[in-house]
Amino acid sequence: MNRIITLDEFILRREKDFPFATGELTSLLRDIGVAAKIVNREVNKAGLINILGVADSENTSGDTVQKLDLYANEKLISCLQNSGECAGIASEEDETFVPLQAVGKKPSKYVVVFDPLDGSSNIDVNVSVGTIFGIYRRVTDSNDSCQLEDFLQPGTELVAAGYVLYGTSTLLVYTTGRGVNGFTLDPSIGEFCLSHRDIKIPDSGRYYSVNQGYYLKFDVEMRRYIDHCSDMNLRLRYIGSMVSDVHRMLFQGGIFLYPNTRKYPNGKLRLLYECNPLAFVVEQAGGKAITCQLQRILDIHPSELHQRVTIAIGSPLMVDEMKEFVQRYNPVIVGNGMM
Ligand code: AHM
Ligand code: MG
Repeated sequence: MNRIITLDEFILRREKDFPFATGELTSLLRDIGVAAKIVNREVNKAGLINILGVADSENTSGDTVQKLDLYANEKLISCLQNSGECAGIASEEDETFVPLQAVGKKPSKYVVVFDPLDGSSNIDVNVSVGTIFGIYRRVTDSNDSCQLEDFLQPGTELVAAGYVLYGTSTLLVYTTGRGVNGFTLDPSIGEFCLSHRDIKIPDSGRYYSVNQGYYLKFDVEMRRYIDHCSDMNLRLRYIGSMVSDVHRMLFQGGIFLYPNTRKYPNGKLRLLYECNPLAFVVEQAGGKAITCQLQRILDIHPSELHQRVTIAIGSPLMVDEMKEFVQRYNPVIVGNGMM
């Protein structure tokens, strides 16, 4: 039998690879692992207790908030607060960032961004949801409380990012910029155990993932590309939970798209909480992530916390092919030099 490597052990081993590591990042990743276990417990018993259903509020992006979103948000914040290794958080569920400081500790040099429960409209029907997170090194003085600039950094500055998928099993996948590794939660021992080492996305795949119900609202180049996917007999898969759809692409190859529509002229998904962390993971696994206007996701300099972007993410050859359709059918984008 192979020896089990737990998430904690793996993170500690990796820390030793960085000669000047202070252990702060290690602790942060462990805190996120602990929060993930707590959220997992609640997601699993969501059908049993009265936390299902829609809370009486909307998030700052105008979407309806489910009760479990709020629970996951609170748990992540309290886990990160308790250890004192995080100077502040910005969450999809909060209007603005929240500075954190543990009693008796000086502020940390890291901040964390997250979508506590992505795909939450799926909870009531028992379909997979996930947590997405990203960690940045602060750009402001770490003796003071964190500032907005600490969060408004391009994805190229991410120190670590990942997601937790609460699916048929619970998986935590993360990268610190040296490959991508996946850990499956073994409920019998309550530990995330290394199950997917050095994940590589297939160069191409048989799946495409897009809300095809919006087909007529997409720009012509997207419609032509989607027609092409259909002509090629690719299989359409769309869970409505980005983290789950991207997870499929990561393992089986394919492309996930969320283009601009009339309702969401800049795309629906959030740059900080969803697109950047997943783009970092996918790029680290050998994939690509660009906007439907052909800008690399990780290069975008955010101007606000809840900024939305369009996205095409997945297998490198498929993202390149989508790019060719944009170049062919939208000369304006090509003329603007967005490539
Ligand atoms: P959420 O963070 O409020 O759950 O919204 C994001 C989700 C993504 O997970 C998913 O890909 C998308 O919204 C689905 O949107 P749509 O229903 O417009 O296809
Ligand atoms: Mg989300």
